[in-house]
Amino acid sequence: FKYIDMQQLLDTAEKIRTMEIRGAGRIAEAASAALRDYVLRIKVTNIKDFNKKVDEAANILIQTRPTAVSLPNAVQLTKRHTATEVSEAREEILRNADRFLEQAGQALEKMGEIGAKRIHDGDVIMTHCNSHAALSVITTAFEQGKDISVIATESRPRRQGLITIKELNDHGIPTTLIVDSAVRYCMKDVDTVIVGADAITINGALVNKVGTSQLALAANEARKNLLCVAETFKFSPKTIQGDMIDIEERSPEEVIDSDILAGMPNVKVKNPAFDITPAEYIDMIITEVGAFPPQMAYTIIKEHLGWEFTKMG
Ligand code: RUB
Repeated sequence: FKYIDMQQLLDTAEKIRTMEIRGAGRIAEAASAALRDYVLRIKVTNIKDFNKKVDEAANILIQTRPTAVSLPNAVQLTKRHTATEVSEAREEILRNADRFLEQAGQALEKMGEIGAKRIHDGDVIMTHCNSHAALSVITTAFEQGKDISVIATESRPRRQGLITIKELNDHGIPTTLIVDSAVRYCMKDVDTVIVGADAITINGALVNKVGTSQLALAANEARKNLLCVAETFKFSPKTIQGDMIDIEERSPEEVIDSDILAGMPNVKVKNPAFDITPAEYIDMIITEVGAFPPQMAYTIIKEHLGWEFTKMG
């Protein structure tokens, strides 16, 4: 019964792992809230034991999905404290979580306002997967009265594009659904590609849903802009230390029925959930603190995620 006080946190971790809660921003928010709620239940009175329990819970959350750097960033921003008493530490963590959740909500709005300036009347926007950050820009532009339409990819194998088209439909935005392999064919009709991010590295590369780099290649070939919309907490401090972003490989069952696969012993399935788009394919990264060229990733990490520099090693 070691985990009885942890049940709620374990439930959230499971929802993130199975993608009931998904999208880099939502994962980060859910993890921060889960840690906050868990901290309220920790019974120990010794600060060492308290910190140990917080670290244990933090690790469970972080290990659910490997790619979205928003997850360890949110957990780190939530759990850090300087207190020597349990009650103070608890208070600090609660404040951290509430601040993070409030700022995440505000960031979405702010990115919408900043990004919408890059969208013009008559624009056709292509988007990939389901990014709340990208959708914030698109819906803000539409609500400003801009006459826009969207081409949304299906995003195999999990088909998050179906969530995107529902959200766009609910806003009344004219939308066309395409399969992922139609991206290059349809690019001629597009003005701007807008995608979200799971991680942005120190060299300004974008890690996002697999297929994003194909959109970027096709956009580059057709000389169309690609905007990435990402909160500052999606930048990866660890990449300064030389770390690579781990690209999540998911189950073959997401791609093909396991019985069918079992009948073909010479076939294996590769199912990477994300891919990497180099900085030179990205025109601008829209964050809540401004629109930056990807080459400014270092400045953003340094100014907004400075905590990582104090715990190097
Ligand atoms: C979702 C995905 C999204 C980013 C950004 O992948 O790649 O583009 O996470 O999303 P998955 P948001 O469905 O595998 O989680 O802007 O909502 O944070």
